[in-house]
Amino acid sequence: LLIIPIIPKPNVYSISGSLCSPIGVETRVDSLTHELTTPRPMKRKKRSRLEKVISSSGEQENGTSPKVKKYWIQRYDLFSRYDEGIEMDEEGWFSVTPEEIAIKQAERCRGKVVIDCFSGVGGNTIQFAKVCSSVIAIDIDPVKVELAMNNAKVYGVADRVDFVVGDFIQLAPSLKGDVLFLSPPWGGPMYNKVESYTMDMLQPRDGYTLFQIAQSITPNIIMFLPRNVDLAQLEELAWLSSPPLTLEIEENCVGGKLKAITAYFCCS
Ligand code: MGP
Ligand code: SAH
Repeated sequence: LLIIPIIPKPNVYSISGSLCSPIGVETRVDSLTHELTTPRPMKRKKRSRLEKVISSSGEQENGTSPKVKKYWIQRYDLFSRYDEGIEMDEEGWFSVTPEEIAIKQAERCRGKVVIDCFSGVGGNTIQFAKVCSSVIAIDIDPVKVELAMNNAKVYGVADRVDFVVGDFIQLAPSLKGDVLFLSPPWGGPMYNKVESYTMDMLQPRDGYTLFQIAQSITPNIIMFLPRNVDLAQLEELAWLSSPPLTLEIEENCVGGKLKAITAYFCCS
């Protein structure tokens, strides 16, 4: 792991090596060997009520509607067990954290109690469930929670997760955990049309408010953010905290392409 301090305050901000190197890709293949070599048999089943909701949201059954086609092509990067019964909706397609990134993020939380505050279709939740002592997965959309539960079952980890349908902002005062993971909506796939993505563009609240709410629970905060995010604003979040927090930025690549960045904040 390469740690290069890039602002004068010691231990406040560092940038770590990315997954872009061939070594990172090799590691992923090794760690997934077991899953890849022990596939579950595929079952054809009757369309559930949930699947009908998903179809009506724009996704065709073969996953090739124009809006999601680009993500469907990447389906095995998103879920290596995609063919074993993974279910998605349109927002799920463009928001889910690719599996090799989620594995790396989860490894940083090994043994901890993690709250996945915007759990979506479960890309992160599933990987947290594999290595963390417990996982609370929250999403405001009941369809997402049903999809995440289904997907966690595909990975055999559903019983290791407490799924909650709710608004993270409202639930925050009652939450307790070691690490808070924030992968909020970025405003849709058009997030990269601006040169610099600023904290006020995050949803359902601006990034400063989300961070403040998170800090009232724990200083150990992980944010999954657009690759064009304004890094100076992240620095500000770290050193304006009282006491100042350390910040490590990880560039997240899949197949050599930068997908997003992860900001790890914690106590110095
Ligand atoms: P992308 O830029 O839409 O895809 O999202 P891609 O394939 O890099 O497109 P290209 O045209 O730039 O080549 C990249 C990754 O960012 C996705 O796989 C998701 O993991 C993540 N992501 C994208 N969006 C729009 C969101 C979002 O709203 N919220 C969260 N949490 N993650 C997102
Ligand atoms: N990390 C997830 C993707 C998260 S996408 C994965 O890998 O699958 C962001 C999610 O935030 C969406 O599913 C959306 O429904 C949810 N969301 C939006 N506002 C919310 C709120 N106030 N509280 C909880 N979840 C919310």
